[in-house]
Amino acid sequence: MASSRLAQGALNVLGNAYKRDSFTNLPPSITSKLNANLYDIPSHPIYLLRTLIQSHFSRFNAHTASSMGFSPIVTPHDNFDVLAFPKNHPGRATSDSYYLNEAHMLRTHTSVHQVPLFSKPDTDRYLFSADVYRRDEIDASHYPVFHQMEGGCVWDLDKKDALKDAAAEVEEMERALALENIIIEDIPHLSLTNPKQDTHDPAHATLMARHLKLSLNGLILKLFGEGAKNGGEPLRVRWIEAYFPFTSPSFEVEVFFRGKWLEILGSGVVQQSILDTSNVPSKMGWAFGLGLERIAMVLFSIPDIRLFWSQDPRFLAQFEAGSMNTTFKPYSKYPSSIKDVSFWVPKGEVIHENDFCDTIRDVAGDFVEDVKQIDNFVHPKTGQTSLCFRVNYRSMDRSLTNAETNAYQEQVKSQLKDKFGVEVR
Ligand code: FA5
Ligand code: MG
Repeated sequence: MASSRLAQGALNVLGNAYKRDSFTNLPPSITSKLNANLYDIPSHPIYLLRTLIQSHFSRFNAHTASSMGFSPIVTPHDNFDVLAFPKNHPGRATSDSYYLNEAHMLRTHTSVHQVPLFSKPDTDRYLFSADVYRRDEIDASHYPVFHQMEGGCVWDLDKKDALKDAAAEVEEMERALALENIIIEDIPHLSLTNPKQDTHDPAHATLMARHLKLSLNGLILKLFGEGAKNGGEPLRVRWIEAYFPFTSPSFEVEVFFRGKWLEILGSGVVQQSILDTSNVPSKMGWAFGLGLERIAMVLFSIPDIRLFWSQDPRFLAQFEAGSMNTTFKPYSKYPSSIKDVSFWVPKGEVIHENDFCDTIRDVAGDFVEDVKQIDNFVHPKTGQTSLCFRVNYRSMDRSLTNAETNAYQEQVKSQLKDKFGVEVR
C-alpha cells in the first residue's frame, strides 16, 4: 500500500484523533474542506438549488448534515454494509474512497444516513443534503468533494388508508403531468432484470415505483422545464434500469438539456432490510439521490466544478439569494500551463491515477484544472512500470507565473518520491 510511507502518528480530524493504518489516505487538501457547509451559504448556487428543490417538495421535511449534526466521518459498516454493498464492491477500495483508517471513512453518498432518517418518528418524507467525498480523476466535472440530496418517502402499511392515499396522489400527479409539455421515455415499473423484492406484493411495488417516477418527473419539470412551459421544445426525460444494492427495483434518470443527455439521479424502492433496521418494518417506500453540482452547473451554466469552491466575488456576486435566473458569465480565462511528469514505480507498488491526483491537489490545490495519464508501460527487462501524467495548471482567478507552476511541479516530484518511492525520469 502506497500510504505506508506516510508519516506515522495519529491523524487529527474534526477534533478527534484517528490511529493511522494501511487504509489511511485522507490528504490535507480534503481535510481542509470538511467544514465548508456550502449548502448553508444563502447566495451560493448549491444553497439556491437545494432550497428550490425543498420548496418544490413542500410535504417533505428538509434537513442538512449541519441541521442534523451528522458528521461526514462514518464507518464502512454504515456507508456500505448496512446498505447491502457486496464485500467486493469497487467503491470500498482505498483507490475510490477516503479512509481515516480501516474503521473510519468519509461518506461517499447521502444514503449512508438513510437509517437514522427513516428511524425518525415524525417523518415519512424527508430531504437530506450533505457534502460527500470520492477519490476521483481531475477535470471540469469531477471534484473529490461534491453535494448530494437524498429524498425518502414511505407509507405505513399498517395504517388503514396508506396505500389508498398513495394511489390518489399517483392519479393526481398523472393528471397534472399529462397537461405539461413533457415527453417521458418510460420503462416497466418491474421486470425480470429489475425485480420487486421477495417480501413485496407486486401491486404495492408497482404503486411505489409509479409514485417515485411521477414525483421525480414533476421535480425535473420544475428544474428544467422553463422553455417547455413557454411553448418551446418539449422537455425530454428518460428512465433507465439501474442497480443499487439498497433498492429494488432501481432506476436512473436522464434529462435532455442543451443537446445532451445528462444523468441526474439514482433511485428505487427501498430494500425492506433497511426499513427493518430503521425499526419501521411495517413501512414501505422509495428513495432517490441526486448530484447538486451536476444540476447547478447545467442550470446556471457554470463551466468548471472548481468554481463552487471559489471565494472570488466575481463568482459569488453573480448569484442572488432567492433567484434561479443567473446565467453565469465567465470572467476571462487565464492562460494554462501544461507540464508532464514521468516516473518509474517501484516493483510491487501500485500507484492509482487517484493517488497521483490527490498528491497534485495537495501541492497545487484548485490551480490544477485537469490531469490525464498519457503513458503506462512495463520495461521488458526490469519489469518496472513507467507512468506519465500530463497536468494542466490554470487558476480561475488570475494568471499563474511560470516560476509558480515550475515550483509546483518540483514539489509534486519530491512528494511522489517521499510517498511512493518513485524514481522520476
Ligand atoms: C448514489 O450515490 C446513490 N446513493 C443514489 C441513490 C440514493 C440510489 C437512494 C437509490 C436510492 P450515484 O453514485 O449514481 O448513486 O450518484 C448519484 C448522483 O450523484 C449521480 O446521478 C450524479 O448526479 C451525482 N454524482 C455522482 N458522482 C459524481 C461526481 N463525481 N461529481 C458530481 N456529481 C456526481
Ligand atoms: Mg450513477
